[in-house]
Amino acid sequence: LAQDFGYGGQHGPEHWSEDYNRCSGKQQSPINIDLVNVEDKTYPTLEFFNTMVTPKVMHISNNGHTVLVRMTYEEGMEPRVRGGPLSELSPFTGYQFEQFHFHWGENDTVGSEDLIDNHAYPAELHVVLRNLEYPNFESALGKDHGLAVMAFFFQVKKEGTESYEDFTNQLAKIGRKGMSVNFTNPMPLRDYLSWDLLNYYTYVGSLTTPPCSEDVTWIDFMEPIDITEKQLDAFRQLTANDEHLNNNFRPIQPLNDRKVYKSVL
Ligand code: SG7
Ligand code: ZN
Repeated sequence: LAQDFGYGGQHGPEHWSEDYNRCSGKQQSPINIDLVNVEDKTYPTLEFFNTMVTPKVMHISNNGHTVLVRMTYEEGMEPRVRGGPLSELSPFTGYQFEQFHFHWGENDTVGSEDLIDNHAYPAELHVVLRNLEYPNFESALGKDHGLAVMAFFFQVKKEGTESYEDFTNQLAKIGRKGMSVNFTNPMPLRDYLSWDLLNYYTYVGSLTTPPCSEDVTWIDFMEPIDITEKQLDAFRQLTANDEHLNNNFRPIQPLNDRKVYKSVL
């Protein structure tokens, strides 16, 4: 079996392609979004369904790479996204929410995976979506238009975002790899996202970890989410095998033949 991947040394990003050949593909993520080369494009409206539904349980785990969040909903009440750059990729069913997770730095100068004009934000939220034309996550992985990820950047502010106060308070309970907690008082998905969901960049890339599967539609929202230094510090306490999870971001990858689009109304 392939070695578990990491972010430094012998198992770091430069070595991922030895065990996972997709990681040296031509459509990899993350990238630097160079604003002078972004092309304006008018998409159908991006539509959100069930994002205001309160989940029954939020399962938060330290999987050794990130803080991974899964939510349990009443049958059929799972959040879905449709339209925007996804409209032609799944015109009927749209994409369903699978999980969200985070990437962050040891200090505020690094942390995000995609960069904007070579600027890194201190953290980034990834909301992973699966095309409902596939029956489950595994069958959508690496398939045509199988996955989409909505990315949100964090910026440090004196006042954070309310939903992240309760959330980051849970992180002390998952200090080491393999630990998890069932948070029974979660807020709807909408409350963990930024306010403006109209303005975004979009491009076709990959998962940013092994197996680095391609044909992932990335939607990077322009408006950052506010977070306090204290809330970020809760992420920075987390460990795996006595090392901090900090700096769990992959370095930027070549854009090659791809274009990045900016949604315009
Ligand atoms: C994080 O990022 C986890 C992974 C995820 C990976 O390490 O969220 O998910 C699980 C279930 O551990 O990998 C296959 C997959 O979703 C890559 O996701 S990302 O491209 O959005 N960063
Ligand atoms: Zn991610």
